[in-house]
Amino acid sequence: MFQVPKIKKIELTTARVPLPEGPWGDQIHHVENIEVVVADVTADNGVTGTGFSHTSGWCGATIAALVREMIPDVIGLPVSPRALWQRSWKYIHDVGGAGVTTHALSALDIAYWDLLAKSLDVSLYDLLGKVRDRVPLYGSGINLNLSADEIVDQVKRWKAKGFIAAKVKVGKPDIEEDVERLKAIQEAVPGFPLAVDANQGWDLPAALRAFKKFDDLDLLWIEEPLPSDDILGHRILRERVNTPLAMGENIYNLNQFNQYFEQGSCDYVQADLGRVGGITGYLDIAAAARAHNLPMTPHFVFELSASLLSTIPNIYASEVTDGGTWTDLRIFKSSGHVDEDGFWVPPTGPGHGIQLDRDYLEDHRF
Ligand code: SMN
Ligand code: MG
Repeated sequence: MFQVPKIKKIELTTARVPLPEGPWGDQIHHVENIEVVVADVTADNGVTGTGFSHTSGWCGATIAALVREMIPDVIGLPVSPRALWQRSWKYIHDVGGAGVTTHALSALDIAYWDLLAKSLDVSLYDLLGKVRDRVPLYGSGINLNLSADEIVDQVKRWKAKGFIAAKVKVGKPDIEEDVERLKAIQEAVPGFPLAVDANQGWDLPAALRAFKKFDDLDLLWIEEPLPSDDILGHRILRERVNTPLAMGENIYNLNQFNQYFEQGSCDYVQADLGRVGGITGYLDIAAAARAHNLPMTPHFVFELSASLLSTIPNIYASEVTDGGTWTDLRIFKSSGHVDEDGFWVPPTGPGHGIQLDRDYLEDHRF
């Protein structure tokens, strides 16, 4: 009989890794590096599981401090991820129902699931139950600063790889420039589904003006037109425009997502498993989305997100951030692979199957 191991120690590594191709630009962010908070959880059976959260360069130290505060309370407890999640949640919820608290939970939760699957000597995806062997991908560029020609080349490259769609940034000071860039892509790569990302950069009138222009382009989705706290604003927008809305990279818990679903304020669900409380948080949100017939299309942490989609029925595709996969960032050394048709094939080894580049993280520790 399998004995659930008990948590013996938890170690943290916090690193700030540079972006290999220089800073990222969108309507509201200037990202110079990605911070990762890595939790290594070791159990009394000698097995270690690894989890992580991330930021776009700010507050990694705060998240690490919060994880550190949670550790004493879970030492000695069985590695039952859902029980541990609920236990920690009960305490940290008092200081915030979403945000840094759910980031901190992510690092621990991913480690717990990895540790449990490794202790059973089974892949995490087999443990959760696979519904598909490989996962469709879409190419995504943080490319508001690139020229139209450079973006067209990027999108052509993604299509040639077999990715099923492309996403580009919008939010130029003159909306006509955005429209011209999008038309240039659609002319160069006709029929290829194209999504755009506004990164919460507009207010309601600006978004309405933009949608009026974009509605004729038959876009796959418009992402984060308004600040993500404004659920009602997104519903108003959705009622007045034709293009589907994608939301989720800045929504952090099940209740917030559920309010989006119940208000009819989003069409594509972009929860980020490094921000919503890890695997446990992500699976809960995916189930709630399924009840509303909404597809999951995760934000960032490409390799683990894509692998996890092999276990979720309601999906669109996983996001491959150009130059920003965690392999590109050198956080991960091995994690699965993209096959010749452009689909993600999850790793088959025990646990989540991801090896981190520990030397590189050590070099960038802060
Ligand atoms: C994004 C923002 C910040 C970090 C990574 C990616 C972007 C996306 O909004 O949707 O990919
Ligand atoms: Mg986005």
